[in-house]
Amino acid sequence: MAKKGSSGILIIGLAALIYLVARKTNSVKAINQYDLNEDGVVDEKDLELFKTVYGKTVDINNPLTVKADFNGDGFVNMSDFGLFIEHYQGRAQ
Ligand SMILES: [Ca+2]
Ligand SMILES: [Ca+2]
Repeated sequence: MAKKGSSGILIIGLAALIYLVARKTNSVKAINQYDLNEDGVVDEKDLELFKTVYGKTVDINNPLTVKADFNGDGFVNMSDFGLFIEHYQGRAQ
């Protein structure tokens, strides 16, 4: 009886671990969207790029405006900046 109980806990623990790993994988994917210069980190270089297109309308001839429109509403504005800051990693990474 006691053994049955502990194996149940083990399965829950394993499920939690798989969930955490899956979550981590998802967040890595999400970060890539904000990595404007695609160097693997969302930092001040991406912020500099973001600033060059801030306030602009998305233009297919200017791929950076397409990338920086994170919420896809056709404009690079404060809403996109808010999303960018949420994913900003800075120099720590
Ligand atoms: Ca970057
Ligand atoms: Ca936008």
